[in-house]
Amino acid sequence: MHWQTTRFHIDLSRPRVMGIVNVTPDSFSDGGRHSTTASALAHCERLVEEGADMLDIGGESTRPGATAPEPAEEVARVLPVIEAALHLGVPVSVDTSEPMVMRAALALGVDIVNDVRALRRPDALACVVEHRGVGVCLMHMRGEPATMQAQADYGDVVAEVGDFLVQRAAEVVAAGVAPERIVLDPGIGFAKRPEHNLALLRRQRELVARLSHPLMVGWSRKGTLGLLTGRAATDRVAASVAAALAAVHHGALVVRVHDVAATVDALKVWQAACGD
Ligand code: HH2
Repeated sequence: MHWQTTRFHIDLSRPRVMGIVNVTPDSFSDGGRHSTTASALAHCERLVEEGADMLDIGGESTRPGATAPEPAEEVARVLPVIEAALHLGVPVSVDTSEPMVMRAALALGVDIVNDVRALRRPDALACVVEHRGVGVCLMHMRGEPATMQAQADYGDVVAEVGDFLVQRAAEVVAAGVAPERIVLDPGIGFAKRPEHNLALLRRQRELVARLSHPLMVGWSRKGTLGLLTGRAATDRVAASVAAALAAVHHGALVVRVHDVAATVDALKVWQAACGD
C-alpha cells in the first residue's frame, strides 16, 4: 500500500506517524504553544527529530465549539511555517478546509491536503483536482465544529461513517483525483460521543475491510481518552499511545499524533511483537 503525494510516494507497508503542528491560539490540547512562526517551526524540527514520518500543519482549531478563523488569518498563520517545513525532508500536510489556504499551500508545493470537511466547501475539491499530484485525507464529520456535537446521533456509527467515506472517496475519484492519492479518516471526536468513538476503534476492522483506501486515525489527547483515564488533555500521552497502537493493530496505516517520540517507540515495539 502507498500514498501518492506531491513529492513523496509514501510506503504504507508499515504504519506511519503524522506529527501535529497547530499554529493556533485555541487548539484543545496545545493552543497558543506554537502560535508564532518561529515556535511552530521549532516544533516541526523537533517532531522530525523524534521520528515523525510526516507533518500536519494547521491554523484552525476544530475542537467542539470552535469557530473558524477568517481565511486570510489562517493563511497568515500557516503559510510561513509550511514554506520552511518543506525543507525538512518529510512530507508536509496542510490541515485546512479553506480553498484560499489550500491554493496558497499548493503553490508552495505542499504534499498533502488534510481536510476534516472532506473537501466539501465550495471550490475545495477543484483545488486538489487542479494539482494532479497532491495527496488528500478525507475525514468524516457532520455539520461544523461549533455545532457538530448536536448531530452525534447514529443508528450504527461504523456503518454510517463507512457509507460516508465510501461515497465521498468515490465522488473525489470521479472528479479526477487518482485513488492512490486518497486516505480516509473516521474523524474521532467529530460529531461523535465517546461510545461512537469507541465503537469506531473496537470495530475498526469492519471499516478497513469496506474501504479501498488506507485508513488514517487521530485519537491523540482526545476527550474520550480523558473520559477513560480522568486525565487532562496534556496528561494523555500514555492513553494516546495506547489508542494509536490499538488503531494500528486494527488496521490503521497512519496515526495523527501530538506525542511523536512516545508513539514512534511504541510502534517499534508493536512492529517487533505483532507486525509482519
Ligand atoms: N483531528 C483534529 C484536527 N484535524 N485531521 C484528521 N484527518 N483527523 C483528525 O482526527 C483530526 C484532524 C483535532 O485535533 P487537534 O488538531 O489536536 O486540535 P484542534 O482542532 O483543537 O487544533
